[in-house]
Amino acid sequence: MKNVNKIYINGEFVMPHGTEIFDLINPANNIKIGEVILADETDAKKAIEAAKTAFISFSKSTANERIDYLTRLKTAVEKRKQDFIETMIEEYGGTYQFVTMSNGHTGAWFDSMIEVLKKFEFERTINSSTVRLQPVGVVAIITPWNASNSSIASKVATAIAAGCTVVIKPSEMSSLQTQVLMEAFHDAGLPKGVINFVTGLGNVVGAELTTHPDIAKISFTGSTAVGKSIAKNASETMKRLTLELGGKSPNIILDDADLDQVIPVAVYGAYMNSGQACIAPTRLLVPQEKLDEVNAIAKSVAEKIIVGLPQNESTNVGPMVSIKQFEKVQHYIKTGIEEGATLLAGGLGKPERLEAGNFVKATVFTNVRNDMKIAQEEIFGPVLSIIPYKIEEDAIRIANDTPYGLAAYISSADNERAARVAEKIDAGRVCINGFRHDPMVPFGGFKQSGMGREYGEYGLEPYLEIKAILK
Ligand code: TXE
Repeated sequence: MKNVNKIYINGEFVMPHGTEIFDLINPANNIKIGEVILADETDAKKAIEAAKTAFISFSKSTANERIDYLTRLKTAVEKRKQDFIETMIEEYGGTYQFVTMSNGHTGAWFDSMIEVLKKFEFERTINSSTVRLQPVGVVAIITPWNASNSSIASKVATAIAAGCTVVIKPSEMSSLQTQVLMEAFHDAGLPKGVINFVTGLGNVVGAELTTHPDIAKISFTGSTAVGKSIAKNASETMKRLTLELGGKSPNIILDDADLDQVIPVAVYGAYMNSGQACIAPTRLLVPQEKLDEVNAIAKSVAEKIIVGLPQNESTNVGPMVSIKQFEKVQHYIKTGIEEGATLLAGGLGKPERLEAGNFVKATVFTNVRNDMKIAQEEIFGPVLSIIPYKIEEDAIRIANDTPYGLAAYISSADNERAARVAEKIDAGRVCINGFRHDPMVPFGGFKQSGMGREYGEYGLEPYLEIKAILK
């Protein structure tokens, strides 16, 4: 059994005051792998107190000192890469392919903030006045289970670069992997109280963090519903907010694109992290006259997708994180069928020989209308919707016609044409001809996909308060 029975406060791993137990279940077979002792409000308060005390001196650290801390964090995290991979596969069913790739980026979060710090001006002059950018205070970091360690590493790197101290609350479903991350952070030897970690539930520890007056800022990644409730709580004491929420990202295939090349990429992309990714391109917008050709390619690609045990290197799609998530995805597949979309691949039920786990078949719907639920709502599973459009303007209208605006993708033989379309898309990130990742380039959503930006210089600024001194 792999138990998480300590929280991390003021530089020490300690027993929590909370006593409630949460079972960790391997989603590939639904067998219990360990237990988490859930922290409670008392623990959250202690962690906030430690972070508040540490802030007094840490907020005065120099950029060079913080570069040193970031370097140490990076080294410590990279040493534990293999442990992250193993726990992520076991705890949330992340596929070997995905977790190897996502852990490959973890060190880059620290490197990117080091680069930002080398150039960032914390003090500027306007006319004869001084403008100072100073750390905002104690930051609450609240994260989901689907990219837990990467998300925490990126937020911690930014907070440290700013001179803020943090209290981290991961999803209860990713307590094990976060514990390994905290061990790495501990090994980096930062001053006591700068980084604190509490396990726990959203409505207990999360609620305490989002209402406590000593939390100055919340950096949250998770569902839009919870993001809205956090924003309400945070408004009571005007906490600063960075919210990375849901998505229903369009993938526009323009009529000059090479279908044999772009459709397989589109299908694999929709199934990234077994479909449990906020930036997954889940709506594939294709020219009406190319629909039959696209359907044929998408069907044959989806039927070759390997749904299987997450530890196998060849597996493309692993289990859903929980039975609840499995049922949610099944509900959407049923809804798609009832709404009249054409099921091209996959469908209801589990693949053969995988009945013990939370496995969903690699599913593709075609002839989807954008007003259907499967096109409007975030399913968070391996379900792709193919939506035909008549002309380019229609594609743009359909792409923008959801409450979300996190990411978008455009494929075309003509980069300039794709860039012209990109200008009309309401999304925080538009990728042209492929999937791209750059930790220096801002990330975040338009509309209900969130508030504020993460990564690089744009990500650092929301962790800073601006003070003008007029002389
Ligand atoms: O997310 P939640 P869950 C979507 C996805 C998924 C659904 C539910 O569709 O099926 O959300 O997933 C904490 N105050 N996404 O339940 O609830 C919670 O403990 C403060 C999309 O995992 O949003 C966890 O640490 N905190 C998304 C974190 O919030 C609260 C990623 C996220 O949990 C809280 C995750 C509260 N009242 C889920 N309630 C994406 N697009 O990336 C919960 N939390």
